[in-house]
Amino acid sequence: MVELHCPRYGLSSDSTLFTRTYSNNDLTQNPMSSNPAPAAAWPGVIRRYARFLPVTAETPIVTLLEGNTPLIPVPNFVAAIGANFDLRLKYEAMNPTCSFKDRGMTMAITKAKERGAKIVVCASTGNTSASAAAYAARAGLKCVVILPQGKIAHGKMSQALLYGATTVSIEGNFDDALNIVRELGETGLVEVVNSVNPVRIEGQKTAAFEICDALGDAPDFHFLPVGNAGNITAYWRGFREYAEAGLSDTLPRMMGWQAAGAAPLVLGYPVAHPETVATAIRIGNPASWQGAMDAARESSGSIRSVTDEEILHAYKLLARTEGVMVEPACAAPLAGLIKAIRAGEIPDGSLVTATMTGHGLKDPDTAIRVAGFEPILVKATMQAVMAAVGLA
Ligand code: AN7
Repeated sequence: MVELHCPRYGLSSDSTLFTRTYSNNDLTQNPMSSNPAPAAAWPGVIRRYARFLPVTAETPIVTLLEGNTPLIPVPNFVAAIGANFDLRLKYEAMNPTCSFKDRGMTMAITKAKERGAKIVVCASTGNTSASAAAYAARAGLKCVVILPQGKIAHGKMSQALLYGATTVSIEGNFDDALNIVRELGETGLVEVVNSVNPVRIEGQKTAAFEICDALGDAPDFHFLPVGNAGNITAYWRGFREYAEAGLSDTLPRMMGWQAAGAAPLVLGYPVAHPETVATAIRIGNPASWQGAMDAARESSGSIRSVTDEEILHAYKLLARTEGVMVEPACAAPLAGLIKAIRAGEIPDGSLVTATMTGHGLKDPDTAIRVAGFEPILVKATMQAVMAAVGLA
């Protein structure tokens, strides 16, 4: 691996320097007591973590300045579930296309461009297609996305269409779409940017680096949703590589959560007809099956499932107690956390992180349905509004 030289950020070999520059701790400085120098502008995950990624000084980096997402403490949520530990949410909704997929996609599109590809293609439950479409537009590449008909949240569909991807709906599910994409890849006519492309995993592992940078070490437990299983594979690789590089001391237990109707890794065999309200993880035959099982085993963690009812309960509870809106898939690990607490698995005082993989606005239909009420329609007078809201 060759160090990437970037004049403004220098060689990335001194990671402690970057840790200081971008740490969330900067936010705790009192702005009134001094006039802090502006932090260096964030350069995107490839330049920030170049020493851990398969890039050279000549690599034509395609970035929308993804990464550097907040790690949000959620004490109200923890109190509401009757627990007593420190929970921080890695809020990946703050990426350019509002999901964690941008970390892998900056790598995949960069490498596609480096190899001279003209057309990129992916299967998707929505977020991968949004991200591929955006980065391909940025890079000037043609993008083809293949989606399971009727099972893509509206926000995600709007992204693929507006970014200009050639968008194909199939009469089948994500697994069918991925099989078609694998075959397309074998023709040599297109570059596959699903996580079967190993550089996707490389990019996504940077989220684990950021968590260690923000906390000064790895957490005790890391919770995340599992669908095609690329992300749990990527996080585990990231945590291990950071420890091997001496930039963190400990490793977290990896706690992956699937939806009960789409839980092949829990059952031990593929699910032919996966179903869940969390359409992002409606996947029956994950590509990174082995990586996910290795992550759980090597970290003394687990991969388990939660029901749609448990998912939607946690989804609403997070929004109502913290003002944090995520898409339903993100609530799978939160529902899993509630389960783990009830089973006495999380000692008091633990430091727990959980990845909130995508923005709640991706799926406004589910948000409105779960909210449980509609706007109150009244005449356009102050009296009518007061009566309606209980002030009269
Ligand atoms: C919000 O976009 O598979 O286990 O095609 O969108 O790494 O697959 C999305 C997956 C979790 C699962 N949360 O991550 C796709 C796709 C959200 C997601 C996952 C996805 P992986």
